[in-house]
Amino acid sequence: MGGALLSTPWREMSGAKTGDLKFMRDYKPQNSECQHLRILLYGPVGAGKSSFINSVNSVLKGSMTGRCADDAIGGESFTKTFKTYRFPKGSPKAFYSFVFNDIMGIESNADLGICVEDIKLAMMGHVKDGYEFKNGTALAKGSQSYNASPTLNDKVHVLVCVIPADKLALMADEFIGKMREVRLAARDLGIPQLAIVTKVDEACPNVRENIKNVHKSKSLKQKVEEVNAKLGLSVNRIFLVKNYQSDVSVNDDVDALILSTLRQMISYGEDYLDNL
Ligand SMILES: Nc1nc2c(ncn2[C@@H]2O[C@H](COP(=O)(O)OP(=O)(O)O)[C@@H](O)[C@H]2O)c(=O)[nH]1
Ligand SMILES: [Mg+2]
Repeated sequence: MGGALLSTPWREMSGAKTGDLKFMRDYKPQNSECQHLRILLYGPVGAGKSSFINSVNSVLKGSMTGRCADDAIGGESFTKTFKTYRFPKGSPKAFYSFVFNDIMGIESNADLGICVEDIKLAMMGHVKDGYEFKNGTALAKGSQSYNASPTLNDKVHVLVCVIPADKLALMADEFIGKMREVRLAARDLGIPQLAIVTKVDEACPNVRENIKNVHKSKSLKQKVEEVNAKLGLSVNRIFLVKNYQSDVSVNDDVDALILSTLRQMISYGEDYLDNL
């Protein structure tokens, strides 16, 4: 096992969980046209998009009590409905000022995935909540679910590519090509882009044993470099994450990783909104 871990982590975590939580609670977009920051997660089925949304919910709620299937807000793996996920703050009608959408596009099998055009439309705010994506057919302009005049609230402010660490090597070129197409569209719209590499526990036994090893794991560092090479996204925009799934209780280190990643998403999105 010697050599599988670096002696010092390649990325330092602030570890200031209470500070991050306060930041989330207080956060409001500076841009007065905008009530909430919209984060779009995209990636293959089973990548952990819903789990990430549920993990954020769990961390914000501060406990896993009562966390079960019906408490999950992130939906099922094969959901193709466009839905906005909000996080309740505890008091009636109070929500955090960031929201998520997830899209299960980008299957290398063209029959399975949502077409790239739909992802572009979603980024531009043209897709109404509740729309069910159709295989291979983009949302038509005249359709009921087409929002012809999106406001800043409807538009996406950060694009996050979700990649499972254990499946990275299996990602086909076709898949990478589709991702690149989405990335180019986001770039043209000026939308900042990040990536999260999920299932770090599945990919590295040292991390499964102790999540504190996440930034010491040589194999995970390599995964980040691989994502960097494949997607052309700089390393400081790629984040390692372990989602909550069957875990019975929250763990401070898992929380810290999720919170710091979420904070990065908000910071990049806020930068974008600020500079419009
Ligand atoms: N071990 C582990 N399993 C995960 C992680 N994230 C998601 N999963 C599991 O992977 C499966 C697919 O996750 P899901 O969130 O539904 O993927 P989605 O299709 O992208 O929404 C579920 O069984 C999750 O419990 C993770 O970080 N670690
Ligand atoms: Mg899902």
